[in-house]
Amino acid sequence: MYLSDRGFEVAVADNFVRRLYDAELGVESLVPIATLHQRVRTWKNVTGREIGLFVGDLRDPEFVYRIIGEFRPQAVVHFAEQRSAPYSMIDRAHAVYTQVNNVVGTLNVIYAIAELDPDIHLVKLGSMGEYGTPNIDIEEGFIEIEHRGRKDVLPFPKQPGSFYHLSKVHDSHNIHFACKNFGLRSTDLNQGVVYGVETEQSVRHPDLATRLDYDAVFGTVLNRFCIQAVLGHPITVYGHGTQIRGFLDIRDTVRCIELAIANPPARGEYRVFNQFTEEFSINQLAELVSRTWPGPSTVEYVDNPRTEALSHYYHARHTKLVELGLVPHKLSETLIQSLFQVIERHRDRVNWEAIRPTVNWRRTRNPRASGAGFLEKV
Ligand code: USQ
Repeated sequence: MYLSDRGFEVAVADNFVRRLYDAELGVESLVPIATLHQRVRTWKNVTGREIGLFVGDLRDPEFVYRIIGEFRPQAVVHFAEQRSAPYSMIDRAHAVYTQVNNVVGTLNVIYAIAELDPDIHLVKLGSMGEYGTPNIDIEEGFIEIEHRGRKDVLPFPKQPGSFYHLSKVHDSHNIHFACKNFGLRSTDLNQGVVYGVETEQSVRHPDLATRLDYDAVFGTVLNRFCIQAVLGHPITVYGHGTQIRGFLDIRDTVRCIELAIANPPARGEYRVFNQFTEEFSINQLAELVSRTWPGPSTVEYVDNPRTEALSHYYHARHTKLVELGLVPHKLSETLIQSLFQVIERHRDRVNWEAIRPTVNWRRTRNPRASGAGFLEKV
């Protein structure tokens, strides 16, 4: 919607599997969302602009070749991945599903671009979590290393913390190689944790709303904390809350994609942008939410279900998007208050059982899962 609003001719491809994960986990987006067909119709009614619609699965190469062959895009914005770390850690089937879906889908996109039009710019959603939490500053994709008297600029070491984040590392390597090998051009957007739900476009009609996840599998931390505060549920800080991550407002996500498209890399170039605007510890977020919520709120320190560093150094560079013109929306009490308002409108839709974390990284089988192999067959 954002790109369409900015004058780009846009088509969207979807296999609706995100809705299937909800059915599997027994949850729904807190904000009701219309079908994609309805959204596209409403967008046309509201703005007069068409968005093309392709229904299919990126794991199906014929589908991928068809979209790119028929639509002939200038850029492919590839967000079509299973994006939850806890989902990938439920059990073997979910780890396999996540990596096959993400890595095979991306390989099909790479090949379709290489064969049909290698000039197309692949804008790929990566993750800040690919880097993990090293005890040195994180660079934007590459680091200059001096080793035994020789120097080189090498990919920044990757130490991700889930099979989901690992799938993004595998994608990064595959895309980097494809740029060198086939002369493709690509931008890997290593995005931090997103918060917020409304954009300038999504508020124009209720049918245009995007999803807001509160559950422990798909909900991201700040959105979850806001929802927990409104419901009167304890704010679930994992571990000591001293983990630090990079965050960004949903409105900056869409702007960053536009900036990447407007400034494409040269043929053969693989570049990485660290796409976040501010760093916070989990405790800072819990405090901000508690302070902003006008009613009572409690913070509960939950045994950390994940394998992640508790206290650690964290400082990541993120200058490239700012150099291209990003003016970040900083996290503020006003944004939190507007999120509270959206949540209060839909608070009755919450399934309370889905709020507490049930997926433990150290177990090889976890509850909230479908029958083993369900997704591999989908
Ligand atoms: N956390 C809590 N309490 C909660 C939920 C999370 O303390 O109730 C903590 C986690 O332990 C973790 C941090 O918050 O340290 C972030 O967790 P998250 O679930 O908000 O985000 P994450 O699993 O890292 O994944 C999300 C998106 C993913 C994206 C990633 C960016 O789901 O698609 O790649 O953010 S990043 O974290 O920079 O890798």
